[in-house]
Amino acid sequence: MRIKKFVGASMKEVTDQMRAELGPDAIILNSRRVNAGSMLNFLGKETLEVTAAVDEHSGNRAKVASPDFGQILREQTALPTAGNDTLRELSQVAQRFEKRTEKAVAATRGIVPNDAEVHVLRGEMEEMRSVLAMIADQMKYSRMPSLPTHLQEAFMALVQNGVDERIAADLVQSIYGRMGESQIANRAVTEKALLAALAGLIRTVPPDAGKGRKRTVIALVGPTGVGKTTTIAKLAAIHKLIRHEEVGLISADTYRIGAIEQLRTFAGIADIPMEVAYTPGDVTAALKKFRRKDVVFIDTVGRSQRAKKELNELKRFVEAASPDETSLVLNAGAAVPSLKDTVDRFRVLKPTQIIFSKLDESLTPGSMVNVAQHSKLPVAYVTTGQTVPDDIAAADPNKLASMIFHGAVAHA
Ligand SMILES: Nc1nc2c(ncn2[C@@H]2O[C@H](COP(=O)(O)OP(=O)(O)OP(=O)(O)O)[C@@H](O)[C@H]2O)c(=O)[nH]1
Ligand SMILES: [Mg+2]
Repeated sequence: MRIKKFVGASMKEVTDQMRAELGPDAIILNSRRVNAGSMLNFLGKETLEVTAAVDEHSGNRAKVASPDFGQILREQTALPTAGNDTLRELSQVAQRFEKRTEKAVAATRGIVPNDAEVHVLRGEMEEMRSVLAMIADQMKYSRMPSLPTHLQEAFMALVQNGVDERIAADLVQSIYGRMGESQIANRAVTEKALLAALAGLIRTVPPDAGKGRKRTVIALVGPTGVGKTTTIAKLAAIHKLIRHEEVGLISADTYRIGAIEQLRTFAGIADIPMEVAYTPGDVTAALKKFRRKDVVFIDTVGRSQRAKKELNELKRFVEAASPDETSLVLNAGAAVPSLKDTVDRFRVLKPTQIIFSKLDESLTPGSMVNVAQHSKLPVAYVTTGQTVPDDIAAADPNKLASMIFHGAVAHA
Protein backbone atom coordinates (compact mmCIF):
# COMPACT_ATOMS: atom_id res chain seq x y z
CA MET A 1 0.00 0.00 0.00
CA ARG A 2 1.39 3.40 -0.98
CA ILE A 3 -0.17 6.54 0.30
CA LYS A 4 0.53 10.05 -0.87
CA LYS A 5 -0.92 13.53 -0.61
CA PHE A 6 -1.48 15.72 -3.67
CA VAL A 7 -2.28 19.41 -3.72
CA GLY A 8 -3.67 21.40 -6.63
CA ALA A 9 -6.13 24.06 -7.70
CA SER A 10 -8.80 21.68 -9.04
CA MET A 11 -9.89 18.07 -8.69
CA LYS A 12 -8.76 17.42 -12.27
CA GLU A 13 -5.30 18.80 -11.62
CA VAL A 14 -4.94 16.71 -8.47
CA THR A 15 -6.24 13.48 -10.01
CA ASP A 16 -3.94 13.95 -13.02
CA GLN A 17 -0.98 14.22 -10.65
CA MET A 18 -2.25 11.24 -8.69
CA ARG A 19 -2.57 9.02 -11.77
CA ALA A 20 0.82 10.11 -13.11
CA GLU A 21 2.52 9.19 -9.84
CA LEU A 22 0.51 6.27 -8.50
CA GLY A 23 -0.93 4.87 -11.71
CA PRO A 24 -4.51 4.15 -12.83
CA ASP A 25 -5.39 1.95 -9.81
CA ALA A 26 -4.97 4.72 -7.23
CA ILE A 27 -7.97 5.41 -5.02
CA ILE A 28 -8.85 8.61 -3.19
CA LEU A 29 -8.98 8.10 0.55
CA ASN A 30 -9.80 11.63 1.53
CA SER A 31 -10.05 15.10 0.03
CA ARG A 32 -10.33 18.47 1.69
CA ARG A 33 -10.12 22.14 0.83
CA VAL A 34 -7.18 24.03 2.27
CA ASN A 35 -8.05 27.67 2.87
CA ALA A 36 -6.00 30.51 1.52
CA GLY A 37 -3.68 31.85 4.17
CA SER A 38 -3.40 28.64 6.16
CA MET A 39 0.06 27.30 6.95
CA LEU A 40 -0.38 24.37 4.60
CA ASN A 41 -1.39 26.55 1.71
CA PHE A 42 1.73 27.73 0.04
CA LEU A 43 -0.07 28.61 -3.21
CA GLY A 44 -1.81 31.52 -1.52
CA LYS A 45 -5.32 30.65 -2.75
CA GLU A 46 -7.86 27.97 -1.89
CA THR A 47 -6.50 24.59 -2.94
CA LEU A 48 -7.58 21.01 -2.85
CA GLU A 49 -5.64 18.41 -0.90
CA VAL A 50 -6.18 14.76 -1.76
CA THR A 51 -4.83 11.73 0.09
CA ALA A 52 -4.56 8.82 -2.33
CA ALA A 53 -3.42 5.24 -2.06
CA VAL A 54 -2.54 2.41 -4.34
CA ASP A 55 -2.02 -1.24 -3.57
CA GLU A 56 1.49 -2.37 -4.40
CA HIS A 57 0.26 -5.67 -5.78
CA SER A 58 -2.41 -4.34 -8.08
CA GLY A 59 -0.62 -3.84 -11.38
CA ASN A 60 1.82 -1.41 -12.99
CA ARG A 61 2.32 2.09 -11.83
CA ALA A 62 4.95 4.75 -11.70
CA LYS A 63 7.47 4.50 -8.89
CA VAL A 64 6.96 7.07 -6.20
CA ALA A 65 8.62 8.14 -3.00
CA SER A 66 6.20 7.48 -0.13
CA PRO A 67 5.79 9.45 3.05
CA ASP A 68 7.05 7.83 6.24
CA PHE A 69 3.86 6.19 7.37
CA GLY A 70 3.56 4.44 4.00
CA GLN A 71 7.02 3.06 4.52
CA ILE A 72 6.13 1.80 7.96
CA LEU A 73 3.12 -0.01 6.49
CA ARG A 74 5.29 -1.66 3.82
CA GLU A 75 8.00 -2.63 6.29
CA GLN A 76 5.57 -4.25 8.65
CA THR A 77 3.60 -6.41 6.31
CA ALA A 78 2.69 -7.10 2.75
CA LEU A 79 -0.99 -6.29 2.76
CA PRO A 80 -3.34 -8.54 0.87
CA THR A 81 -5.27 -6.83 -1.89
CA ALA A 82 -8.77 -7.53 -0.64
CA GLY A 83 -10.90 -9.91 1.32
CA ASN A 84 -11.96 -10.30 4.91
CA ASP A 85 -8.42 -10.59 6.19
CA THR A 86 -7.53 -7.10 5.08
CA LEU A 87 -9.17 -5.24 7.91
CA ARG A 88 -7.69 -7.64 10.46
CA GLU A 89 -4.28 -7.15 8.89
CA LEU A 90 -4.69 -3.40 9.06
CA SER A 91 -5.51 -3.46 12.72
CA GLN A 92 -2.49 -5.72 13.33
CA VAL A 93 -0.32 -3.21 11.50
CA ALA A 94 -1.68 -0.43 13.67
CA GLN A 95 -1.04 -2.46 16.83
CA ARG A 96 2.51 -3.28 15.76
CA PHE A 97 3.10 0.36 14.91
CA GLU A 98 1.91 1.43 18.36
CA LYS A 99 4.11 -1.23 20.03
CA ARG A 100 7.07 -0.06 17.99
CA THR A 101 6.41 3.52 19.01
CA GLU A 102 6.18 2.46 22.66
CA LYS A 103 9.52 0.67 22.35
CA ALA A 104 11.05 3.69 20.67
CA VAL A 105 9.73 5.92 23.42
CA ALA A 106 11.13 3.56 26.09
CA ALA A 107 14.52 3.55 24.35
CA THR A 108 14.71 7.31 24.37
CA ARG A 109 13.67 7.66 28.00
CA GLY A 110 15.92 10.21 29.59
CA ILE A 111 16.58 11.94 26.28
CA VAL A 112 14.50 15.09 26.08
CA PRO A 113 13.33 15.75 22.54
CA ASN A 114 12.64 19.32 21.65
CA ASP A 115 9.06 20.55 21.38
CA ALA A 116 9.12 20.83 17.61
CA GLU A 117 10.18 17.18 17.22
CA VAL A 118 7.46 15.99 19.56
CA HIS A 119 4.95 18.09 17.68
CA VAL A 120 5.98 16.66 14.30
CA LEU A 121 5.99 13.07 15.62
CA ARG A 122 2.59 13.48 17.21
CA GLY A 123 1.25 14.90 13.95
CA GLU A 124 2.61 11.94 12.00
CA MET A 125 1.08 9.45 14.41
CA GLU A 126 -2.29 11.15 14.23
CA GLU A 127 -2.07 11.16 10.46
CA MET A 128 -1.22 7.47 10.34
CA ARG A 129 -4.12 6.72 12.65
CA SER A 130 -6.60 8.62 10.48
CA VAL A 131 -5.25 7.15 7.26
CA LEU A 132 -5.65 3.63 8.68
CA ALA A 133 -9.24 4.42 9.61
CA MET A 134 -9.86 5.78 6.10
CA ILE A 135 -8.38 2.68 4.47
CA ALA A 136 -10.56 0.48 6.63
CA ASP A 137 -13.65 2.47 5.62
CA GLN A 138 -12.70 2.50 1.98
CA MET A 139 -12.28 -1.28 1.95
CA LYS A 140 -15.61 -1.79 3.62
CA TYR A 141 -17.48 0.37 1.15
CA SER A 142 -15.49 -0.63 -1.92
CA ARG A 143 -16.96 -4.10 -1.51
CA MET A 144 -20.51 -2.74 -1.51
CA PRO A 145 -20.91 -2.63 -5.32
CA SER A 146 -20.49 -6.41 -5.46
CA LEU A 147 -23.58 -6.85 -3.29
CA PRO A 148 -26.86 -7.79 -4.92
CA THR A 149 -29.08 -4.77 -5.62
CA HIS A 150 -31.61 -5.59 -2.93
CA LEU A 151 -28.89 -5.67 -0.24
CA GLN A 152 -27.58 -2.33 -1.47
CA GLU A 153 -31.15 -1.01 -1.28
CA ALA A 154 -31.48 -2.40 2.24
CA PHE A 155 -28.30 -0.59 3.23
CA MET A 156 -29.64 2.65 1.77
CA ALA A 157 -32.99 2.21 3.53
CA LEU A 158 -31.30 1.73 6.89
CA VAL A 159 -29.11 4.79 6.42
CA GLN A 160 -31.99 6.93 5.16
CA ASN A 161 -33.99 5.96 8.22
CA GLY A 162 -31.23 7.15 10.49
CA VAL A 163 -29.09 4.08 11.19
CA ASP A 164 -25.43 5.02 11.39
CA GLU A 165 -23.60 4.11 8.15
CA ARG A 166 -21.09 1.96 9.95
CA ILE A 167 -23.78 0.00 11.80
CA ALA A 168 -25.77 -0.44 8.56
CA ALA A 169 -22.69 -1.60 6.65
CA ASP A 170 -21.76 -4.06 9.39
CA LEU A 171 -25.31 -5.44 9.39
CA VAL A 172 -25.43 -5.92 5.63
CA GLN A 173 -21.97 -7.42 5.49
CA SER A 174 -22.64 -9.81 8.35
CA ILE A 175 -25.63 -11.13 6.38
CA TYR A 176 -23.58 -11.30 3.20
CA GLY A 177 -20.76 -13.09 4.98
CA ARG A 178 -22.79 -15.90 6.45
CA MET A 179 -25.27 -16.71 3.67
CA GLY A 180 -24.96 -19.01 0.69
CA GLU A 181 -25.29 -17.63 -2.83
CA SER A 182 -28.85 -18.80 -3.42
CA GLN A 183 -29.98 -17.34 -0.08
CA ILE A 184 -28.32 -14.02 -0.85
CA ALA A 185 -30.10 -13.81 -4.18
CA ASN A 186 -33.45 -14.10 -2.39
CA ARG A 187 -34.73 -10.70 -1.25
CA ALA A 188 -37.24 -12.10 1.26
CA VAL A 189 -34.64 -14.33 2.91
CA THR A 190 -32.03 -11.59 3.25
CA GLU A 191 -34.60 -9.09 4.50
CA LYS A 192 -35.72 -11.48 7.22
CA ALA A 193 -32.11 -12.08 8.27
CA LEU A 194 -31.41 -8.35 8.23
CA LEU A 195 -34.43 -7.59 10.41
CA ALA A 196 -33.34 -10.28 12.87
CA ALA A 197 -29.78 -8.91 12.97
CA LEU A 198 -31.11 -5.38 13.45
CA ALA A 199 -33.43 -6.54 16.23
CA GLY A 200 -30.39 -8.17 17.84
CA LEU A 201 -28.81 -4.75 18.21
CA ILE A 202 -31.70 -3.41 20.27
CA ARG A 203 -31.51 -4.63 23.83
CA THR A 204 -34.77 -4.30 25.75
CA VAL A 205 -35.78 -4.77 29.35
CA PRO A 206 -36.72 -8.40 30.07
CA PRO A 207 -40.49 -8.75 30.63
CA ASP A 208 -40.07 -10.18 34.13
CA ALA A 209 -37.72 -7.44 35.32
CA GLY A 210 -38.71 -6.39 38.80
CA LYS A 211 -40.60 -9.58 39.53
CA GLY A 212 -40.42 -10.51 43.17
CA ARG A 213 -39.89 -6.96 44.33
CA LYS A 214 -42.21 -5.80 47.07
CA ARG A 215 -42.46 -2.36 45.61
CA THR A 216 -40.89 -0.82 42.53
CA VAL A 217 -39.72 2.77 42.59
CA ILE A 218 -39.31 4.26 39.12
CA ALA A 219 -37.81 7.69 38.45
CA LEU A 220 -38.00 9.39 35.07
CA VAL A 221 -35.25 11.82 34.17
CA GLY A 222 -34.32 13.63 30.98
CA PRO A 223 -34.02 16.93 29.14
CA THR A 224 -36.80 19.54 29.22
CA GLY A 225 -40.04 18.86 27.40
CA VAL A 226 -39.25 15.32 26.23
CA GLY A 227 -42.46 13.93 27.71
CA LYS A 228 -41.49 12.72 31.21
CA THR A 229 -44.69 13.82 32.92
CA THR A 230 -46.92 12.57 30.08
CA THR A 231 -45.10 9.22 30.10
CA ILE A 232 -45.54 8.89 33.87
CA ALA A 233 -49.27 9.53 33.41
CA LYS A 234 -49.44 6.80 30.76
CA LEU A 235 -47.48 4.28 32.86
CA ALA A 236 -49.33 5.10 36.07
CA ALA A 237 -52.67 4.67 34.29
CA ILE A 238 -51.61 1.30 32.87
CA HIS A 239 -50.42 0.01 36.26
CA LYS A 240 -53.57 1.19 38.03
CA LEU A 241 -56.34 0.65 35.49
CA ILE A 242 -55.06 -2.36 33.56
CA ARG A 243 -52.84 -4.19 36.05
CA HIS A 244 -54.95 -3.12 39.07
CA GLU A 245 -51.89 -2.26 41.11
CA GLU A 246 -51.57 0.28 43.92
CA VAL A 247 -49.77 3.28 42.46
CA GLY A 248 -48.21 6.36 44.09
CA LEU A 249 -46.91 9.50 42.38
CA ILE A 250 -44.21 11.88 43.56
CA SER A 251 -43.65 15.17 41.80
CA ALA A 252 -40.15 16.44 42.38
CA ASP A 253 -40.55 19.17 39.79
CA THR A 254 -41.08 22.31 41.82
CA TYR A 255 -39.07 24.36 39.39
CA ARG A 256 -41.39 24.88 36.47
CA ILE A 257 -44.62 26.81 37.03
CA GLY A 258 -47.56 24.50 36.50
CA ALA A 259 -45.51 21.30 36.62
CA ILE A 260 -47.07 20.08 39.85
CA GLU A 261 -50.54 21.03 38.66
CA GLN A 262 -50.00 19.05 35.44
CA LEU A 263 -49.44 15.82 37.39
CA ARG A 264 -51.99 16.69 40.11
CA THR A 265 -54.74 17.07 37.52
CA PHE A 266 -53.96 13.65 36.11
CA ALA A 267 -53.64 12.11 39.61
CA GLY A 268 -57.09 13.53 40.47
CA ILE A 269 -58.72 12.07 37.35
CA ALA A 270 -57.06 8.66 37.76
CA ASP A 271 -57.59 8.72 41.54
CA ILE A 272 -53.93 8.11 42.32
CA PRO A 273 -52.37 9.67 45.46
CA MET A 274 -49.63 12.21 44.81
CA GLU A 275 -46.97 13.81 46.99
CA VAL A 276 -44.88 16.87 46.21
CA ALA A 277 -41.16 16.83 47.05
CA TYR A 278 -39.49 20.23 47.46
CA THR A 279 -36.29 18.72 48.87
CA PRO A 280 -34.50 15.35 48.67
CA GLY A 281 -35.72 14.76 52.24
CA ASP A 282 -39.32 15.16 51.03
CA VAL A 283 -38.70 12.36 48.52
CA THR A 284 -37.64 9.98 51.30
CA ALA A 285 -40.67 10.98 53.40
CA ALA A 286 -43.08 10.50 50.46
CA LEU A 287 -41.63 7.07 49.76
CA LYS A 288 -42.24 6.13 53.39
CA LYS A 289 -45.87 7.15 52.97
CA PHE A 290 -46.09 5.02 49.85
CA ARG A 291 -44.36 1.98 51.38
CA ARG A 292 -47.37 -0.26 50.76
CA LYS A 293 -47.76 0.68 47.10
CA ASP A 294 -46.86 -1.74 44.32
CA VAL A 295 -45.25 0.91 42.19
CA VAL A 296 -44.22 4.53 42.78
CA PHE A 297 -43.33 6.93 39.96
CA ILE A 298 -41.14 9.95 40.55
CA ASP A 299 -41.47 12.83 38.09
CA THR A 300 -38.41 15.04 37.98
CA VAL A 301 -37.61 18.45 36.62
CA GLY A 302 -36.41 18.56 33.01
CA ARG A 303 -32.81 19.64 32.77
CA SER A 304 -30.62 20.54 29.85
CA GLN A 305 -27.74 18.10 29.62
CA ARG A 306 -25.45 21.12 29.51
CA ALA A 307 -26.50 22.39 32.95
CA LYS A 308 -23.99 20.55 35.12
CA LYS A 309 -24.89 22.24 38.41
CA GLU A 310 -28.60 21.56 37.95
CA LEU A 311 -27.91 17.95 37.00
CA ASN A 312 -26.00 17.51 40.25
CA GLU A 313 -28.90 19.01 42.18
CA LEU A 314 -31.26 16.60 40.43
CA LYS A 315 -28.89 13.80 41.36
CA ARG A 316 -29.52 14.49 45.06
CA PHE A 317 -33.28 14.03 44.51
CA VAL A 318 -32.74 10.78 42.60
CA GLU A 319 -30.27 9.44 45.16
CA ALA A 320 -32.75 10.17 47.97
CA ALA A 321 -35.27 7.98 46.14
CA SER A 322 -32.75 5.20 45.46
CA PRO A 323 -35.00 4.02 42.60
CA ASP A 324 -35.16 0.43 41.38
CA GLU A 325 -35.33 1.80 37.85
CA THR A 326 -34.21 5.17 36.50
CA SER A 327 -35.49 5.76 32.99
CA LEU A 328 -33.75 8.31 30.82
CA VAL A 329 -36.39 9.78 28.52
CA LEU A 330 -35.03 10.80 25.13
CA ASN A 331 -36.84 12.46 22.25
CA ALA A 332 -36.41 9.94 19.41
CA GLY A 333 -36.61 12.77 16.88
CA ALA A 334 -33.65 14.74 18.26
CA ALA A 335 -30.33 14.77 16.43
CA VAL A 336 -28.05 11.83 17.23
CA PRO A 337 -25.03 13.90 18.41
CA SER A 338 -27.28 15.73 20.84
CA LEU A 339 -28.85 12.46 22.04
CA LYS A 340 -25.42 10.92 22.60
CA ASP A 341 -24.32 14.01 24.51
CA THR A 342 -27.45 13.77 26.65
CA VAL A 343 -26.74 10.11 27.38
CA ASP A 344 -23.16 10.94 28.39
CA ARG A 345 -24.09 13.83 30.65
CA PHE A 346 -27.06 12.13 32.30
CA ARG A 347 -24.81 9.21 33.30
CA VAL A 348 -24.29 11.00 36.64
CA LEU A 349 -27.89 10.01 37.43
CA LYS A 350 -27.07 6.34 36.77
CA PRO A 351 -29.98 5.59 34.40
CA THR A 352 -30.83 1.92 34.09
CA GLN A 353 -32.88 2.11 30.88
CA ILE A 354 -34.07 4.37 28.09
CA ILE A 355 -37.55 5.46 27.07
CA PHE A 356 -37.69 6.86 23.54
CA SER A 357 -40.47 9.46 23.30
CA LYS A 358 -42.20 11.19 20.40
CA LEU A 359 -41.42 8.42 17.94
CA ASP A 360 -44.50 9.62 16.02
CA GLU A 361 -42.64 12.86 15.23
CA SER A 362 -39.33 11.26 14.28
CA LEU A 363 -38.29 11.00 10.64
CA THR A 364 -35.29 8.85 11.52
CA PRO A 365 -36.29 6.01 13.85
CA GLY A 366 -32.89 4.43 13.17
CA SER A 367 -31.36 6.98 15.55
CA MET A 368 -32.64 4.76 18.36
CA VAL A 369 -30.20 2.01 17.37
CA ASN A 370 -27.24 4.40 17.32
CA VAL A 371 -28.14 5.86 20.68
CA ALA A 372 -28.97 2.52 22.30
CA GLN A 373 -25.61 1.14 21.12
CA HIS A 374 -23.79 4.24 22.37
CA SER A 375 -25.47 4.13 25.77
CA LYS A 376 -25.29 0.35 26.21
CA LEU A 377 -28.61 0.68 28.08
CA PRO A 378 -31.69 -1.40 27.35
CA VAL A 379 -34.76 0.29 25.89
CA ALA A 380 -37.84 -0.03 28.10
CA TYR A 381 -40.62 1.81 26.24
CA VAL A 382 -41.35 3.91 23.20
CA THR A 383 -44.04 6.59 23.15
CA THR A 384 -45.90 7.50 20.01
CA GLY A 385 -48.28 10.36 20.77
CA GLN A 386 -49.94 12.59 23.34
CA THR A 387 -52.86 10.35 24.28
CA VAL A 388 -52.84 8.98 27.83
CA PRO A 389 -52.58 6.04 28.28
CA ASP A 390 -52.73 4.66 24.71
CA ASP A 391 -49.62 6.08 23.08
CA ILE A 392 -46.96 3.95 24.77
CA ALA A 393 -45.64 0.43 24.19
CA ALA A 394 -43.05 -1.80 25.81
CA ALA A 395 -40.04 -1.85 23.51
CA ASP A 396 -40.12 -4.91 21.26
CA PRO A 397 -36.88 -5.45 19.28
CA ASN A 398 -38.64 -7.08 16.30
CA LYS A 399 -41.31 -4.39 15.99
CA LEU A 400 -38.71 -1.65 16.35
CA ALA A 401 -36.44 -3.28 13.77
CA SER A 402 -39.31 -3.48 11.30
CA MET A 403 -40.26 0.14 12.01
CA ILE A 404 -36.66 1.25 11.47
CA PHE A 405 -36.20 -0.75 8.29
CA HIS A 406 -39.49 0.28 6.70
CA GLY A 407 -39.25 3.82 8.04
CA ALA A 408 -42.85 3.77 9.22
CA VAL A 409 -43.86 4.52 12.77
CA ALA A 410 -46.61 2.19 13.83
CA HIS A 411 -48.79 3.56 16.58
CA ALA A 412 -48.30 1.67 19.80
N1 LIG B 1 -46.10 13.88 19.59
C1 LIG B 1 -45.84 13.52 20.84
N2 LIG B 1 -45.91 14.41 21.84
C2 LIG B 1 -45.66 14.00 23.09
C3 LIG B 1 -45.29 12.67 23.41
N3 LIG B 1 -45.07 12.58 24.74
C4 LIG B 1 -45.30 13.82 25.23
N4 LIG B 1 -45.64 14.68 24.24
C5 LIG B 1 -45.95 16.13 24.36
O1 LIG B 1 -44.76 16.83 24.66
C6 LIG B 1 -45.05 17.98 25.45
C7 LIG B 1 -44.19 17.97 26.72
O2 LIG B 1 -44.58 16.86 27.51
P1 LIG B 1 -44.29 16.78 29.07
O3 LIG B 1 -44.78 15.47 29.54
O4 LIG B 1 -44.78 17.98 29.79
O5 LIG B 1 -42.70 16.81 29.04
P2 LIG B 1 -41.71 16.85 30.27
O6 LIG B 1 -40.51 16.09 29.93
O7 LIG B 1 -42.41 16.47 31.52
O8 LIG B 1 -41.37 18.41 30.30
P3 LIG B 1 -40.64 19.23 31.48
O9 LIG B 1 -41.22 18.74 32.77
O10 LIG B 1 -40.96 20.65 31.17
O11 LIG B 1 -39.19 18.95 31.35
C8 LIG B 1 -46.54 17.91 25.75
O12 LIG B 1 -47.20 18.73 24.84
C9 LIG B 1 -46.89 16.44 25.50
O13 LIG B 1 -48.22 16.25 25.12
C10 LIG B 1 -45.23 11.72 22.30
O14 LIG B 1 -44.91 10.53 22.45
N5 LIG B 1 -45.50 12.20 21.06
MG1 LIG C 1 -42.61 17.42 33.33
